[in-house]
Amino acid sequence: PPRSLPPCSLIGAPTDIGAGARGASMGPEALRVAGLQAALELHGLQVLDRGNLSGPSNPWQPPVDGYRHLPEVVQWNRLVYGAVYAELQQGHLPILLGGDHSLGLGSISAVARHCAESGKKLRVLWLDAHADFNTSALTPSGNVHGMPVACLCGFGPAELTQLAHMPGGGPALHPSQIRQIGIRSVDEGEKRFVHEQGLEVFDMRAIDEVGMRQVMERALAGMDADTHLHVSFDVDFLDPDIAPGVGTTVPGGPTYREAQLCMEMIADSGRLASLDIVELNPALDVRNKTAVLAVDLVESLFGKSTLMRTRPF
Ligand code: Z70
Ligand code: MN
Ligand code: MN
Ligand code: MN
Repeated sequence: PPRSLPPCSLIGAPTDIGAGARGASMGPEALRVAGLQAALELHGLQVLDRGNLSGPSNPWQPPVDGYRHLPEVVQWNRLVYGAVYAELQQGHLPILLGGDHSLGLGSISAVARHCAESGKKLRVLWLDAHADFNTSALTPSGNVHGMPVACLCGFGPAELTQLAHMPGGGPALHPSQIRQIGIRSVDEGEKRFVHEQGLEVFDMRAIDEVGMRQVMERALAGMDADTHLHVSFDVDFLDPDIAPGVGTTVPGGPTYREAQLCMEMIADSGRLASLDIVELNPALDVRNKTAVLAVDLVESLFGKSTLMRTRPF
């Protein structure tokens, strides 16, 4: 049955400012070339392409006090915050086209602020090979794309943790609002911190042991009509055999079939209200196939299905 979704707004953020490899700055155009807008329109959605944000270039410098390019990361995230917040205020469903995953900070900070103002509960699904829960003290690289989840939970520099100016002055998220899926690369200090903070992580072992279906049932449990579901889709979530076009490939990721089921179950929840597509790196891709795959999966996320099912199998 056709589901009614608000208009979707594509927001390009062409930067690799927080990444460990250059090239994610070409992600937005690769997704457009792969036919993202037409694919969504085929499913009956109205799509507004807001074009690209314009921010500072990448100076490609070593870390300073544990962060690479912090001033530029802050500037890009302010731009993303403003653009995502504006779309939410208009009742639209923002789709951030990254860019690297440091931008998840600006995007989810805007979503958190919007939810606080509209009395909605917020659930964040973080689809990724990495936990992205480093701090400046823990990071092995200084790359801020390894830190956005920690920053959203209040662990990071004030310029990044206070992007949303949340009522009460607290962090954008509490760890209990986050579900991480597909995780298979966590740094040593980061691992301890994930445990300390009680992040709910469905790692690849969990997917192997109980299957993607039960993992997604558990990750989506407890939502209701007042829940805003945000999906932050780091393309390196996918197994590198099917998705080579990312800066950091980690073997042993979800297959095409597991990833499709993940997206279909999110669609069936009927709660998707905002999305990031990040870390696509066309410089490392093969004939844009990772972008084409990402578009295919996003179609499923927005309700493409093989049959007109009325109930789960
Ligand atoms: C490592 C770090 C990372 C990609 C996140 C890697 C982080 N944990 N890499 N996303 N592609 O440097 O913090
Ligand atoms: Mn198609
Ligand atoms: Mn990530
Ligand atoms: Mn990642």
